[in-house]
Amino acid sequence: MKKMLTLVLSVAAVCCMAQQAEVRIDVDGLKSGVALTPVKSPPFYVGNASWLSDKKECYLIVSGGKITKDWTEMEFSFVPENDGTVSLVLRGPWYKPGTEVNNLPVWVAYDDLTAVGAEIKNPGFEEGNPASSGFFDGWGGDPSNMVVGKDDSKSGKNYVKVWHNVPVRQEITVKKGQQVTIKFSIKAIAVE
Ligand SMILES: [Ca+2]
Repeated sequence: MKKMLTLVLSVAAVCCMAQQAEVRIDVDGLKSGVALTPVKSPPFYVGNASWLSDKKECYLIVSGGKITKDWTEMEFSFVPENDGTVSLVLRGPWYKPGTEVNNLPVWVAYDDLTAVGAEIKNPGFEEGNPASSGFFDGWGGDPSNMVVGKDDSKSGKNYVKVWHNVPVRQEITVKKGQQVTIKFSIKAIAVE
């Protein structure tokens, strides 16, 4: 019994040292100079980039949420204050514990995005032929982000997996004063 309790406690300790998988999505209007006003979107924190010295109102971060190994549908909103294009950047959480020099990977998967007030191309990662074009149509990213031909997709056979430093992105067009709501499915995944 004592041995079992010790085992349980040590498993619990390992479990709680790991970073909880979370949503982290950035909306980047720095290049186009589109200012982005956060809209309260619980359970997320939605806010401008306080660490930037210049144009922080043109960069929005969305973080938090309880992510599990099952697909969960979530959404957040913002209001663009100018016409233009902004980059939607799908990441995982920032995780740099203790004395680590570099940010560590916490992988999460996204599938089935939709937008109200803007358009997302290839929202389920099912269009085109990534084997010949190099990546999912309409999106930019690293080959390590691609999950192709998998039955555990939220929709179809494909989705993306990302972590903070290896994101997937798409340019979307926004209109002044037209609120944008981004909906998506996300799950935590264990990756090397
Ligand atoms: Ca899909």
